[in-house]
Order: sequence, then C-alpha cells, then structure tokens
Amino acid sequence: MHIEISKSQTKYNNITGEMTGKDTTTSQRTISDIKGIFKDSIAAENLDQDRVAYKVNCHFEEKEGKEGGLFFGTSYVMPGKVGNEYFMTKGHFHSKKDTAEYYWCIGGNGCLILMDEDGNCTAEFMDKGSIHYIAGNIAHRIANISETEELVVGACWPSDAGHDYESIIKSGFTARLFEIEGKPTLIEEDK
Ligand code: M6P
Ligand code: ZN
Repeated sequence: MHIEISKSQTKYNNITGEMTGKDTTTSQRTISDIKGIFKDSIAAENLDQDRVAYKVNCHFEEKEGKEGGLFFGTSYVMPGKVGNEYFMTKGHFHSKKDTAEYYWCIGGNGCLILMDEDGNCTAEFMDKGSIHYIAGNIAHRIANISETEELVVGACWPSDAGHDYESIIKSGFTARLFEIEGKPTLIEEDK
C-alpha cells in the first residue's frame, strides 16, 4: 500500500488555456501544411507559407489509442483569411467513429463546423464561454471569424478516438465558411 499527497506536475492557465509542465506538447500548422483545405488555391499560394494558421497545446497522459483514457487540448486559431475563407483547422472524423468530444470557447469568436456521414453540414457560433458537444460520427473543424483576435478553443476527447483526416482530404466538408458582405456565411460546396 502507498499513501501520499502529491502536487500536479502540469499547470493550466485559466485565462489563456495554456498547459505547461509534464506530458504537455505544442504543435503548429503553417499555411504550407494546410493550404489544400482552402477553396482558393491561388490565394493560399500567395500567402506567406511559413505563417502559422493554428497551434495546438495538449496534455497527453495516456498513449494514443488507450481505451478508457482522455486527452485534453487547447487550439489557437489565428485571425486571417484565404481569399474570403476564414483560417480554420484541418478538421477530422474520429477513426473510432462513434466517439464524442467536447469543445468550449476560451476566447475570441469563431464557428464550429460540423458534418455528419450523410454530408449534412451545420455550424455553431463560438464565443467566450460557449460549450459544444460533438457527438460520435460527426466531423468537426473550427474557423476564426475575428479579424484581429485569436480563437482559443479547449477540447477533451477519448484517447482511443484517433483522427481520420483521410476522409476529409478525399471529400472535404460539404460546406465552407466564407465572409460575405462582412458576415460569416456557410456556403454549400460545388459538387
Ligand atoms: C482539438 C482536438 C484535437 C485536434 C485539434 C486540431 O484540440 O480536436 O484532437 O487535433 O483540435 O484540429 P485538427 O486535428 O482537425 O487540425
Ligand atoms: Zn476530434
């Protein structure tokens, strides 16, 4: 038997959503990494390819694939557009399809874009404090709709969910979020 009081070796900053310390990692995606997800490929080529579109800070205490565990992350999507399309994350289904995820907005303004397996696509506005439950079998991505502020979004998902990016690369989402007449507008993708 072992009895002890200990201190967490990981810190969470309540204001910025940033995690530091044990088992934390940060990765980033530049325009060059994600340019293929945007509609206007010429506009994407014309941007600084090294410009960071988003960063993801995570706390991974379990191994990827571990059943029954959880992962915790914070995504920071920079303000910016490719043509009229807002900077957004790659987006994914989960590889283990029927697994859910929570997103919540820590700061900024954005949209959570959701698509089911039949291609029905909807979006939810995100603003500080909004909570978004993403049920299983639903692809999800976030877009920053602010011109100046970062969109900061917390996430918690099962450690065996995995990321299926392939389906998105192959068929994309069935709708895209553009700025039209100054407003975020969800437009059906041409078939
Ligand atoms: C959230 C979670 C992560 C995901 C990240 C970036 O933090 O959903 O699992 O990796 O957003 O999104 P994407 O992987 O689609 O680029
Ligand atoms: Zn996910």
